[in-house]
Amino acid sequence: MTTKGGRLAIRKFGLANLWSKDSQCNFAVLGAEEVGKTALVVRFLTKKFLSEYSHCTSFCYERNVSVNDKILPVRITDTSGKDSYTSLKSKGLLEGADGYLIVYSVTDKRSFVKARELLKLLKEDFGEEGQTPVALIGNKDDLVHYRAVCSAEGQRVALFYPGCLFYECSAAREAQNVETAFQKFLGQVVTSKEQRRRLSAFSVLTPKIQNPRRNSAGNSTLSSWWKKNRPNSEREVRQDRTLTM
Ligand SMILES: Nc1nc2c(ncn2[C@@H]2O[C@H](COP(=O)(O)OP(=O)(O)OP(=O)(O)O)[C@@H](O)[C@H]2O)c(=O)[nH]1
Ligand SMILES: [Mg+2]
Repeated sequence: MTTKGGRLAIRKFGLANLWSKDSQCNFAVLGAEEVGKTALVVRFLTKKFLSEYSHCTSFCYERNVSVNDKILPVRITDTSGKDSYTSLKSKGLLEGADGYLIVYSVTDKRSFVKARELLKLLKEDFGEEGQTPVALIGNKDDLVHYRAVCSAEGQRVALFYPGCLFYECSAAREAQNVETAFQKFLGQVVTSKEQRRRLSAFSVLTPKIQNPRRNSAGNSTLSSWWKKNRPNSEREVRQDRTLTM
């Protein structure tokens, strides 16, 4: 009853958008064609495997998902394997994402090579000190007789990107591993968003303290900041000392 009333109130006063904009976890899924990107996303969101999916263009899903026992709004951009990294960027599909999930098929060596390239490009663009979480997923591990990429190779490539998660799973078989991979990845996305939010709040409060460079007069900006902002009592104490000297 209370929850229903609460939801109604949020809708009525238009607060739902404000809330979701701030806490929404927005991530993109990338990889070569036919590796099972859409199958994995659909499996995670609906727990179903459909076997046939549309390939034409990139698609966005917006859902509320339970992450670490909290319901969070999640936006997943499922990109098309036909698009190159450059064209995904020019379409604005990568900018501003809170994380990137790269998929390859363990049955397709070329898709693994592409995943490695994507990891490298993402690291150059967004991965300084692993600030933006990335996960690497080797899909189709149910097709054991067709395996062309072993787990160790996947693990080794994942090490290339700081903090990159690595999972092998199958969208076709039981969803257990898919659920674990997406949950762990989303957990990282939530943590890194929280850290960035705290950092930006801190830098607003103390704009110069984090970067005490010297100004043109040779004084550190930290000391100028302190001179301007120190409490009155401190100035008074100094004045008193001058008088008694
Ligand atoms: N056996 C098996 N088949 C899978 C798995 N995941 C996807 N497939 C099949 O692989 C084919 C391609 O899957 P999609 O999800 O469309 O692949 P995609 O990466 O989204 O492809 P594009 O959108 O064209 O880039 C489909 O026929 C799926 O049924 C899996 O884990 N195991
Ligand atoms: Mg697809």
